[in-house]
Amino acid sequence: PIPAPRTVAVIPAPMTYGQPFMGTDKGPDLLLDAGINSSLTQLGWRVSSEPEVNPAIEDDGRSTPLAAKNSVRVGLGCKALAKVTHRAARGGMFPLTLGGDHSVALGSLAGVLRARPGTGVIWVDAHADLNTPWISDSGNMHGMPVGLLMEGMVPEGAGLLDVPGLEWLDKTWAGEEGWPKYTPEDPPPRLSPQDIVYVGLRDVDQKERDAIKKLGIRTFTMYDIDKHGVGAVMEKAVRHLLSKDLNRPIHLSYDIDAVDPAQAPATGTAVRGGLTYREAHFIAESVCASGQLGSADIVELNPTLSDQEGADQTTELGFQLVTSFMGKSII
Ligand code: 4U7
Ligand code: MN
Ligand code: MN
Ligand code: MN
Repeated sequence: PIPAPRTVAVIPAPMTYGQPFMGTDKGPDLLLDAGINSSLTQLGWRVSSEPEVNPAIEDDGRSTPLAAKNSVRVGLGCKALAKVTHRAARGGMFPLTLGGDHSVALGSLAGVLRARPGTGVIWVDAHADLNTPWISDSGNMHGMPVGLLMEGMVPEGAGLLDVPGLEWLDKTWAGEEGWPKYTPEDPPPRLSPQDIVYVGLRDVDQKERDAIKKLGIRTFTMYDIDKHGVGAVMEKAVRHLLSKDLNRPIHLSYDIDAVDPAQAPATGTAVRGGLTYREAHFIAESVCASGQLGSADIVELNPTLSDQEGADQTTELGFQLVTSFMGKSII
């Protein structure tokens, strides 16, 4: 969808407050030091290298009885990120967010959805990230980016205004520089259940499973990949999104924990039985081949959670996945 010469906005988002471990803030620098920008240039992209988005946001002391740990830090960090992806997407660029834990996708996707409301989402993850402060058992907000944007997930009578730090996503938001108030023509960014497909799921909480069934969200779990093969799965996943509109942009949110811990040990919520190295790449390659990819995140790399060899291996994998979905071809 982006006409040549295509420009990618590379956005470092070193967030850690969406989960309990330090170290996910190292992700952006590891990927940048591995040479992401020059690889993108070699692939034919013009690179707009953006400054880091809020490495250290102050907590303002507000607390909530809801299950939403560090909601101010996560929420305000995501607002800052949403402004950047919104501006980049509006300017016809490809916003590429380097996480950071997966809570950053709340910001990156909110900005993209506001700029490009018809966007379809491919969520590659061991987890559904469909929790909300009303249903989460852990309170960790890296498990909530989909849930907080999904129609039908915030309970009747409640609102995002009730979550400190997330006021900017509530319909009553008053507006500020870079993130104006909402109008009927420019409504709050939200996802409809048919606008997302999951690939790689294997660890989904009971309340998330109930919501997936109730809302009718399309899932391709590890069972489906084993049964039909990743080729058939990706064909169906892309077709599901593009059947509504062949020209809609696609946002890819790639959680490195979708990949098997043997290939990606340096991550916080590793689950056995994940994607092989080639399956992980095939997913990236086939999303690229759809021709509709307009924005993406790579998240959940945490070098402090494995030995040095595992950290290097996971960084290299994340780096290769980015080059694959950004257009590297084998021949
Ligand atoms: B990730 C979990 F309970 N569902 O909500 C939760 F299993 O971004 C995990 O996909 C969330 O890594 C994982 O805490 C979030 C848990
Ligand atoms: Mn995730
Ligand atoms: Mn995950
Ligand atoms: Mn994780």
